[in-house]
Amino acid sequence: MPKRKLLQIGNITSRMADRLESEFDIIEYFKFQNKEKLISDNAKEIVCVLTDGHWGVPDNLIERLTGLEIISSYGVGYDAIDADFAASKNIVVTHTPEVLNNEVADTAIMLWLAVYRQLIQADRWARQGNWEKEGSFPLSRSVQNQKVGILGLGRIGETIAKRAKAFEAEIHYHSRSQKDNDYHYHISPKELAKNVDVLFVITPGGNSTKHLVDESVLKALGKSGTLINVSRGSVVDEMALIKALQTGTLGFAGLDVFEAEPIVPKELKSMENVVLTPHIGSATTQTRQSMGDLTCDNLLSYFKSGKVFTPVPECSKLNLL
Ligand code: A2R
Repeated sequence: MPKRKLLQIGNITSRMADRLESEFDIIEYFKFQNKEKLISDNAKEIVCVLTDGHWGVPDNLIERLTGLEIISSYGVGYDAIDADFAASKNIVVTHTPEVLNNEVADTAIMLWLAVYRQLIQADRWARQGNWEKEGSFPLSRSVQNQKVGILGLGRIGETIAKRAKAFEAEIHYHSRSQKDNDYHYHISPKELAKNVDVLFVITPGGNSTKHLVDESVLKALGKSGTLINVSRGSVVDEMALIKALQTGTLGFAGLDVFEAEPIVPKELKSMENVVLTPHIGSATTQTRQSMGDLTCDNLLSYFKSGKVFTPVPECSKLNLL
């Protein structure tokens, strides 16, 4: 029997390729010059798409792949896939929640510490010989006993909160819904920002959260406030953020995500009150391996038993095949 055709959008690891090659005929989308011909020649035979949070799957591809049954995405955020549209066509979308909670939370805490303790400047001070020439590095700010805000108290947000508590933090949050815990709930992102020293942004991306952090939220966070974004660039109004940091309306930022990745605005690159990382939230060998395993498990299980492990909420009912 010929192998099922899998359309691969984006990169996969060799471990993932090893697991999938025996089951699937893997078609690497980006290797084809004539994508139009590739799709028209294989529209009925491609039964699965493997993609990631960055590339997703365009709606017109979902529309044209008439044999498509499952989209398995490598990452928890799936805002680049219209999951409602896929579900309406009986296509299951899966993602990789939970296995990256600790890593993304660690990245968030790393950025917080780097901003407060001026890690980048201190490293430069040591490397460039300023210690010998000018003496001790100037005092920085302590992360102890801060009011910590979490915008999006979901799986990763909760993991950030647990870590922040180890620094004696008082936890505040805003989510769509209030949770049953002893953290302080705020009715809006602006109210949350007004009441904290540091604001961690960890909602999903997409239309419903676009520019949830706008000029008014940044102003409420204030001139000694710090914004840490490890969610999606789209959640923060980047133009407003640049202006707020330039004018001192907002004090500091630690950013792992940007609106037009991989482009990092030049204004941010030149700021001393900002720490920048290139979307490395979950990017360790161990966590990417777990994410890759789950991405493959979903695909292999679907074709073996009709079940998947981690469908996105929009498709959870389709799992009952
Ligand atoms: O469903 P709720 O009430 O727990 O709220 C979710 C919250 N959220 C929002 N909060 C305020 N305004 C919104 N429009 C809004 N939309 C969603 O974000 C929930 O507390 C949180 C998301 O949590 P999870 O679904 O558990 O996602 P997880 O695994 O923590 O990942 C979050 C994002 C991914 O979508 C990637 O973009 C990134 O982290 O790596």
